Amino acid sequence: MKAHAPFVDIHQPVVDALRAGKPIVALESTIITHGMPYPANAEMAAKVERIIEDEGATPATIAVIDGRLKIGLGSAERDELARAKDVMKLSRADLGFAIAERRTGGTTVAATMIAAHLAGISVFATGGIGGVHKGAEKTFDISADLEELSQTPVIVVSAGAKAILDIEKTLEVLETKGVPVVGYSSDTMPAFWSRNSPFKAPLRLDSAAAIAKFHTTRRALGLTGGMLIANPVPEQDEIAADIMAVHIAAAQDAATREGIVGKSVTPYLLAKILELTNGLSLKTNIALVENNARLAAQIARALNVSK
Ligand code: PSU
Ligand code: MN
Repeated sequence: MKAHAPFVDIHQPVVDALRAGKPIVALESTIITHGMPYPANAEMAAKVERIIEDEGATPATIAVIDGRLKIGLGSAERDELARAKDVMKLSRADLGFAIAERRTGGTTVAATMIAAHLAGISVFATGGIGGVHKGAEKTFDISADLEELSQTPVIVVSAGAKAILDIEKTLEVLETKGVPVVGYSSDTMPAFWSRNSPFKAPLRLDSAAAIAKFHTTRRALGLTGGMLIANPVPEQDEIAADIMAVHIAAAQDAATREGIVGKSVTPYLLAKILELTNGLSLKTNIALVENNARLAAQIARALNVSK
């Protein structure tokens, strides 16, 4: 632990892995509390942990439960969180609030990065990061995930930015903030549910070992901040970008019509798209998280070798 933090509970398998210097992969929990419906969320959360274990790393799902910052959850706690209603969605701005006020919440990419770094974990798997929303020139809706990537030295493995976002503007902001974006075995930036977007991945690497080496080199240079690994969804699970574009536009219209703003935008759009695709988007979302968990575990192992 980097900081003296009396409100942190580290799950025993994570304590053991930290002590032994074994590879660990952090997992977020907003995807559980706000990103997917029950019981698919609970099944996804359990499966992703199993994948990480099968790859020889220890999973650490991060959340705030009754004001305790949990680094790693037991299966009962994880299940309870998956069923919980009216829990907070926690980012950098409100992580401390939830702890101080003894609340419960899912941690977003930003808050999970903060917690992972606090515990000494440097690899984290998610679905897709938050980014610049379409129409951000009017709404100013830009996810705190981008700022966090520029500050906190954690490798975030994702299927890019969620395609409900403006991917081009998201890439611009990441470049401005000095965040490396690496296409994993891909020249193009993925679009979450689809393998490709019209945009080039700024960098490309083809192995977990190369990603680990890039990370340690940045640290040696004294560069702060994390990096984003953009890992396209497996081909058999993708939904074609032109099909998704229609659903995304319809969901966006509905959100505008219903006056959805702020933190509710992302959960609303994901739920709407699930409805519009008759559940297909959820299947793809689960597949891409699993794919990211596998790569994250391989990177965590490679980092251990290169230490
Ligand atoms: N990836 C998913 N589903 C999700 C999210 C990511 O597959 O629900 C969450 C992440 O926690 C991310 C958040 O940090 O959505 C972004 O929310 P916002 O756009 O409000 O910053
Ligand atoms: Mn937002």
